[in-house]
Amino acid sequence: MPPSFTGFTEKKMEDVALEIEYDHPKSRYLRTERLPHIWCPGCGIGIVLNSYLEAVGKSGIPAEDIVLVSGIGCTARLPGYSNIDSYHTIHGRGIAFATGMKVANPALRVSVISGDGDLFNIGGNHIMHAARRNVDMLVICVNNFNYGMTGGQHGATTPIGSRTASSPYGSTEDSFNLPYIMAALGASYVARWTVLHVRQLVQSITRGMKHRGFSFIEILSTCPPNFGKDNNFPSGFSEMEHYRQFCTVDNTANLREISIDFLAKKPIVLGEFVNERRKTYHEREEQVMKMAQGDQQ
Ligand SMILES: Cc1ncc(C[n+]2csc(CCOP(=O)(O)OP(=O)(O)O)c2C)c(N)n1
Ligand code: SF4
Ligand SMILES: [Mg+2]
Repeated sequence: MPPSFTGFTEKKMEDVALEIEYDHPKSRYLRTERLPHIWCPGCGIGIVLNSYLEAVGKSGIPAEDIVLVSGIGCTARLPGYSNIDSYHTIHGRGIAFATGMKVANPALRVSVISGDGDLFNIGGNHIMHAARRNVDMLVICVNNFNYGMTGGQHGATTPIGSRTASSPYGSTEDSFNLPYIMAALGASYVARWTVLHVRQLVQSITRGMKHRGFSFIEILSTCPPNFGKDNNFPSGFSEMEHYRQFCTVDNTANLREISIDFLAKKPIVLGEFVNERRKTYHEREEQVMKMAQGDQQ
């Protein structure tokens, strides 16, 4: 029989699935048995997964040394699809969990990937202290400006004036400017990219993974059925087009001025804003332990 235009008609669906699994360039790092994933068409989280896995390969860090942690939300499902040791913890507590793991086994390379609501609303207290302590971990925040998983409520990152399920006439609250906050809290690597800027993103995640200290990367993403629908981005593509038109890269930007305002059509400033080497939490602990042991002799 001649093949159909897809070439797949004569094969059983299971065979096709096996072929896709076998052929996928990232299959080594994916739990393909978990697919299909839960994300909506046009959602940016898949790009984050692909970029993270690309960075794992580029970093040269053995996958066995990496642990991936998340809280709860659409973004927080990401670690479950990766073939890296992963923990899907409770809402807002990914960083506390990751900190404990790093303290217990400092050789681990710990990444936390979670949503804006998880990290900065319910989990805001934890991220603050991990940055202050310069705990050696990478935190990636997928910022889609709302609580995607629970139907699109507004939160700490929803830009003022933006409409959401819980702010139908526009949010009346000022939003967090995440790079500014994280730099002020003591994060020693801080960057912001979007799901459109994949090359820079992969490079930045690779750097963040290798950086010694608390690394923070904000990734501006898309959520077409919730935040997008209510704010003139009915498709993932339309929000990507906004990023294409309005993003500029400025690594030396004044962080105080880079908050996001879609309504004002303000430029969206991206870049690698902070990259400095400071003693990590673990290094300071080790120093104090050595001093204490010296005192006892
Ligand atoms: C203790 C607790 N409170 C509330 C919820 C409900 N809940 C699940 S996901 C979520 C918001 C997630 O938003 P975000 O972190 O931005 O992730 P997104 O879905 O947008 O990727 C909330 C409030 C929960 N699961 N547990
Ligand atoms: S609700 Fe939004 S964040 Fe969640 S999967 Fe759909 S597009 Fe992605
Ligand atoms: Mg969100």
